Amino acid sequence: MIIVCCRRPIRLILILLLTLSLTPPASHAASVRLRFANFPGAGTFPCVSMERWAAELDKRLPGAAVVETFPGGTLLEAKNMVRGVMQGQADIGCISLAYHPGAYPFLSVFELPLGFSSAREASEVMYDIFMNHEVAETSKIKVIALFSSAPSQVLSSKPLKSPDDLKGFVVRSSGILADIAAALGASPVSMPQSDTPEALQKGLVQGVFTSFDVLKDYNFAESCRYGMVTDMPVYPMIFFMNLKKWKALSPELQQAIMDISREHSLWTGEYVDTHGKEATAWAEETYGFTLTHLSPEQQRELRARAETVVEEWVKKAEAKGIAARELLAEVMAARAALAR
Ligand code: 3IO
Repeated sequence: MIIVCCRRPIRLILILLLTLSLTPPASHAASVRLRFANFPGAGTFPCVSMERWAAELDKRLPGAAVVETFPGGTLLEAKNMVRGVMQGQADIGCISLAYHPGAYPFLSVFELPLGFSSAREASEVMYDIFMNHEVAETSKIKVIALFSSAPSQVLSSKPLKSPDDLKGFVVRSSGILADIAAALGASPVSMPQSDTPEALQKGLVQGVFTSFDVLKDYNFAESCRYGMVTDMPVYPMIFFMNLKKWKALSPELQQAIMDISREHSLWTGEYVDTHGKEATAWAEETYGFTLTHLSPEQQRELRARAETVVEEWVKKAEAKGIAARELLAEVMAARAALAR
């Protein structure tokens, strides 16, 4: 458009008007579209958390972002999640760190048997320790939430009465939890949670090493009528964003995302703790699901066997430049401070 005008002030005003008409004012800025990919099914706790995150963000800064959620691997699956987000196929993703052995040497400390009694506790310690460190392994992504599943139990298609019954038991697990399953005498098969329903159905595995929520959310109780309370480690998880997309967000939106980050992480831990109890009760009523509780002595024995993975982790983490023993001590101290 050519603006022909002889008097300067009018020309300036016209240019100003034109500029304003092309640039929407900040308060009515066009919403940013954020595509959020998740690997497990819509009813599972990481997806309940994803929906709640979107709702919380909209409460904090109404209309600033339109979050489109893609549960159940419809946009990205467990194994291509990180690459997919980094390449921009999704803006936000969710991973379970255990599916990427060796890729997260710092955060994998939370896969160890450190005595976390709940997802709430593990999530709080994980969140605060992560935020207090420069973590090299996440330098190419923007971490926006950190939480975990509840302590891991054995869900089984055959009765398990004692720790001896775990010998040769073919169990789905992942990452360090798979090493722990092996240390307990079982035969672990590593795969994402999202591949487990099919593996159970085909009889490729006899059970699952995970938290109780999936009894209901994946209907695992239908094939797994038995459980053993092992109180083994949690699976740590993160929500993360494409770094370029993050940097392009308005300061207000970045602020809002980080304002809800910690509260939402802890909420997710608390949700999966509570939901695991509901799911267990539901499985008992619906399928006659029965739990084996171990004696204190049996529990001690399992814990002792599981702890053999810690030294292995220290060696691997140190080889990747992590001050592993210091980190371990920091996590233990933070856990103890919370439990007090
Ligand atoms: C988990 C992962 C995806 C959906 C529901 C879930 N409940 C517990 C977990 C942790 C787990 O087993 C895993 O593989 O991350």
